[in-house]
Amino acid sequence: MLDEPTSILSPGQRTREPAGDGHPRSPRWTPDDVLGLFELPFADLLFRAQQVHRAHHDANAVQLSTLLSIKTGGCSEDCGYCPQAARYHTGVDNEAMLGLGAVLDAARAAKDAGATRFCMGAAWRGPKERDLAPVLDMVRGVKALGLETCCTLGMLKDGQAEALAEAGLDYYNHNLDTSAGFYGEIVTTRGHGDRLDTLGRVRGAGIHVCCGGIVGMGESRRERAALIAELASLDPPPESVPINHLVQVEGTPLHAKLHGERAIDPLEFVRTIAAARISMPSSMVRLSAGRRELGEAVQALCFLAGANSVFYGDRLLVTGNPDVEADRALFEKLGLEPA
Ligand code: SAM
Ligand code: DTB
Ligand code: SF4
Repeated sequence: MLDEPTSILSPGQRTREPAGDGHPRSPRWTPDDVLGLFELPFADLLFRAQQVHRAHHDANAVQLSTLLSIKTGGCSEDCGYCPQAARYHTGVDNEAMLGLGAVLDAARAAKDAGATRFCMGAAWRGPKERDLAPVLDMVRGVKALGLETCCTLGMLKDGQAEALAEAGLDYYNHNLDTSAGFYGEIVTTRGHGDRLDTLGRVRGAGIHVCCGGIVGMGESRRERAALIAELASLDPPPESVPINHLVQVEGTPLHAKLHGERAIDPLEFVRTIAAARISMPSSMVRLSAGRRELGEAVQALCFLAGANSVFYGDRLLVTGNPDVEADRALFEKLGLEPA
């Protein structure tokens, strides 16, 4: 798939082949290229990430997206990290889909608190036809409030991405989650290729792509580098790249395997953010799940490494997130301005 040999030049310095439409293609990053970033001395890596960040973004701005779980629990999939899979005993119940009124109330509250994007998540393998119509109403309603809209509903079938685009969906979140090589260790009910298929449908419908992954699941540094290289080699790279630190939830297989203990050093998480920033200069890099556990000092390093977006609000989907007051205090301390 990667048709360029590894070069001593970073991909950003290599000559880019023009794509068929005459526009330059985004540079290809190999896992070795990205591994080279991970292996830089920490200060050199962060300096390079800052240079790239400042060349492409306002270094002191942070974009705020608020999540809402519109359909919680009871999912048929076996993702080893996920508290919403029906087969694991995590204390998350299979709930009915929220009604339009409740979703719009939450969206209004998110907007009042300062979020600019509202992301609706469902614990589905993918939406059934009868599920999609109410979601389309939610997208229309949230859009009408003047918020950017995002959904994460699992795998999409023919016509579904187009219907979402038609309703006014701005972003679709669908993560590669981990490298192709490690994927089968984490999920068996679908493959890495299925994720790429849905990402292609999202792109094809003209919806912006939000695609990232989870680190701290027992993967190696090379596997983390391979994930970042694959994200950066999507053509074009995702507009938004959420980097999640695994939130270990009791009852999930990964909690059992890792005994609730961190699988990576927090500074390795910071390195992952920096590698994402350097390899995807124009993308928004979102410091995503796990912020509560990382603490303020590590979050500050993540912003220094080029993260410029967060999930904002007391909850992610079913687990906790720093509350709004804590985030406001952190942004104030760091001189970060909501974008
Ligand atoms: N069911 C859909 C799917 O899997 O694509 C959408 C919702 S799913 C909960 C969205 C994303 O949440 C996953 O791709 C994963 O990256 C993230 N996620 C789920 N559980 C997590 C956890 N315990 N820690 C960190 N990220 C998690
Ligand atoms: C993403 O990459 N992270 C968010 C969002 N996209 C949907 C979800 C994180 C979920 C963390 C565990 C939970 O609360 O379910
Ligand atoms: Fe279902 Fe998504 Fe959780 Fe996997 S990550 S179990 S698909 S809700």
